[in-house]
Amino acid sequence: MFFSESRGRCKPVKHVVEGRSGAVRLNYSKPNRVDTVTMISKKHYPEKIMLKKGGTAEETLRPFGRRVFLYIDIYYGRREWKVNRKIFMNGRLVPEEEAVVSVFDHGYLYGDGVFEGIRAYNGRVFRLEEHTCRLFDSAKSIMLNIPYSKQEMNRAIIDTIKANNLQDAYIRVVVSRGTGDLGLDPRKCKEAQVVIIADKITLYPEELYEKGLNVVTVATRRNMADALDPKIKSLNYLNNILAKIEANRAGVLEALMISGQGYICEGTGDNIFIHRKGKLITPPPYLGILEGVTRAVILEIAEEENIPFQEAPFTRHDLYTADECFLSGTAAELIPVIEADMRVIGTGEPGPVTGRLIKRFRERTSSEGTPVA
Ligand code: PXG
Repeated sequence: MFFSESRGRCKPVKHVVEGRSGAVRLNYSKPNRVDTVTMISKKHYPEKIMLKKGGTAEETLRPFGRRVFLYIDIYYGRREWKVNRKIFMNGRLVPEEEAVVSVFDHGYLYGDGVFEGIRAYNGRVFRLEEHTCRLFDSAKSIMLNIPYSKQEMNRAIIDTIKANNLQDAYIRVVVSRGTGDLGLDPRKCKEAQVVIIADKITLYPEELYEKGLNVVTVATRRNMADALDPKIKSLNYLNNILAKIEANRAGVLEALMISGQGYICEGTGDNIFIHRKGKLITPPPYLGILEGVTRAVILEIAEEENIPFQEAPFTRHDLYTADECFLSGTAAELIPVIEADMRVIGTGEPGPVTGRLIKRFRERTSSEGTPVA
């Protein structure tokens, strides 16, 4: 959540985020049902804010974004809650306001660095080893020295989740080349910057996981592996962002990127699967894709469930004429695709194989993983 609990006496706590401060009071009639919301500090929040009542505190406060960071929870016997996000920065857990990076950092100046996106479900980090290994592989490929061992990195990730009292979390690990000067030369950067943020992410609206997503293929080609290998999860995501802009312009939420030879590669932040003529197909890594951790889990499940599968290149035609399609990713999880380039895929509804895989995937995320405690 945005909020971590701090037990104490019921008095408004003043906090400053983005130069503002304020507080709200929530009244509950029963747990997870907010009935009224009162502004305590109106001075800084004169605007009328629409509140979604009747849900949990988090749902109620979500429209405030990060601007409100304190609320007083009446139902639970007058406790104070406040935002107290802790960020891991080079070995220390510091408050968000102190987590700042130099404008001379080559991650900022050149996109020179690597990252990972990881999820924790129910107090367990899903596929932690795989993510850490990919982070170190990405770093090795760009000759970036991460000043920790994999074990230390795992520990740091877990400590960050713990420090933020999160059970379900999205964790972003960012390792940049560090502070240098205005030239490209990475030798000027003496040490890598390691940042870990534990928060939440919602990539697509909830209802699209039931209904399915519309996508388009875009003109922006996926980076060629002989220029910048998409297997490297680098801070240079401009290729993906350009594709995302095209999707936005086309009025859909995700873009499919194509290789120079015309094969479908992947989405901007997710891998793609189709089910066609009784077979689950996903593009092979040599085509130039990120070797997704979620993608690997899907292939494991397919094997276990005796769903015939193949890693093979496929074209837009194969996509249009597929029976089913879905995207996979840590942030996206598994989301059905029901339309591509205005062609309805299969029946236009999420298909049975997709449904089965989603079910099995959720079973795994809720039962597997490295415990945070
Ligand atoms: N392809 C690309 C290009 C990605 O960036 C995936 C596939 C899926 O990989 P995993 O290992 O997560 O199954 C990714 C990962 C975002 C966001 O905000 C997306 C990713 C990572 C972090 C953030 O959209 N995608």
